[in-house]
Amino acid sequence: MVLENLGRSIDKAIRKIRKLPKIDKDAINALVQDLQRSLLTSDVKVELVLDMTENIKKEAMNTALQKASRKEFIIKLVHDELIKVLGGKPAPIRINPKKKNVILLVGIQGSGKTTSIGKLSQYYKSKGFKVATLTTDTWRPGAFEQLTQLTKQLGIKCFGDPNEKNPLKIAIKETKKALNEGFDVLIVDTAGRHKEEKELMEEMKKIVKVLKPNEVILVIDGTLGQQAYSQAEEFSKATNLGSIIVTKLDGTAKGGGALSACAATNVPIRFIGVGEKIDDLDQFNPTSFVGTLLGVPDMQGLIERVQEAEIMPDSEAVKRMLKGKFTLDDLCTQLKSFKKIGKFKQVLSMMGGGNIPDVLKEDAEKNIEKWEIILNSITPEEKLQPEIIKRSRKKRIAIGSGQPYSVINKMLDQYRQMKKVMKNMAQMRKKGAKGGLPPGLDKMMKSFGGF
Ligand SMILES: Nc1nc2c(ncn2[C@@H]2O[C@H](COP(=O)(O)OP(=O)(O)OP(=O)(O)O)[C@@H](O)[C@H]2O)c(=O)[nH]1
Ligand SMILES: [Mg+2]
Repeated sequence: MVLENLGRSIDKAIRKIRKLPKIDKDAINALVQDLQRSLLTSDVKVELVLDMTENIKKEAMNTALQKASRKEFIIKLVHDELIKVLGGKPAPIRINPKKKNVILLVGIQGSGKTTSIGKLSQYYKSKGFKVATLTTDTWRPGAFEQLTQLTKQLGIKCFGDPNEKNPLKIAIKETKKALNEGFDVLIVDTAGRHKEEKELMEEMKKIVKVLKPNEVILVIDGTLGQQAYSQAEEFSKATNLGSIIVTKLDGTAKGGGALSACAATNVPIRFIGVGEKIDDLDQFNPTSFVGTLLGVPDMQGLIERVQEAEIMPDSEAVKRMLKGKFTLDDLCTQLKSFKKIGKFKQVLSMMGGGNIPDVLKEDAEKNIEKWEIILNSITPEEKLQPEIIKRSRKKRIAIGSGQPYSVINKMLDQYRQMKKVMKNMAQMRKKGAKGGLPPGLDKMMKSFGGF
């Protein structure tokens, strides 16, 4: 895995928080310290780390956490902050399938331009484009030979002129040739070795001017860590960068620094290099990257669970219900809130998992509107003590609600069954420490502070 150490240490911090019975201020402070240590070891800029962890602390302390599943909420906070640091959304690939596309790779000596061109050409070829490469590098000995060898094994043509010493002439002449031959994606290599960096920049600017590429991609060595920022800044001042490829993330502990530094320049990171081989190129998607880093690949699932937790019925009612006190009034209140959120089934199953028979869940969902009408015709006294609803009261309710006896009976029947389920759950809760609780109940109780 890329950034293995960072991943491992953040994962450790997250596991620690998962294991705690209760999340309090101390737990959050400890998590924040662990995160700071992990990120600083990965060479992320101090200010960035402090900003990020401050945000986590503020949010985690301020939110009405009794309504949410606190642990998952905090993991999601960490996740969101890391994504922010890495530049947010993934960058779409700017290749126009109907046009001739020229992509220019720039970067300093040894950053991995030529290697990345091999990887990129393979990548676009696999997407069905007619790809060719071209080198304008007249500085590196054997540059044309190097790229030709690399792309030959992929069945990709390499343009260039090893006898020409003027990179601009090569750029103009060979690009024309390649596009005339019908290639629709031309990936162009540039020199990294130069006498001076200033000259390198000048040459790059001239090539950009004559080729007018669809996209200029800066290749940056990930082992630079946070120093990547000044390099990316310098290049982005000199030319209009479209994106960045951060290479060598497979072999560095400083990858977090390089990625966050590049993201800070506001130029999107489009790919990352994760090895020397031709397939070692990953499209960069901050969300899935952070998901893997945190050991929570299904972040969408986690987000949904947090949202579910946030729509929990009010805690007082749940506490009462878990003590086995479940009245028709409770049924009424819960039905209303469940209907509003449209997640009746989900909430029911969170309350007891497999304990609630499917048919009961389905009936409740199907009849929820009728039940609400019936409940409007039931007196407060009857709601508190449904046992008193006998024949004559039923008749009054049927007339008042316009519902047949069968629906009223069914509702009362369901109420009794649900009450039984609640009672069972309450008993299990008492035995909880020995016998264990169903996952839904366990989770819900914890989210209310483990009463
Ligand atoms: N481990 C690892 N090595 C890489 C990666 N990308 C490039 N390299 C290695 O980095 C070294 C330099 O790569 P090149 O592609 O030649 O770099 P360049 O930017 O073209 O260099 P110049 O042409 O000299 O400017 C080579 O040994 C590559 O194998 C990567 O993602 N991971
Ligand atoms: Mg090169």
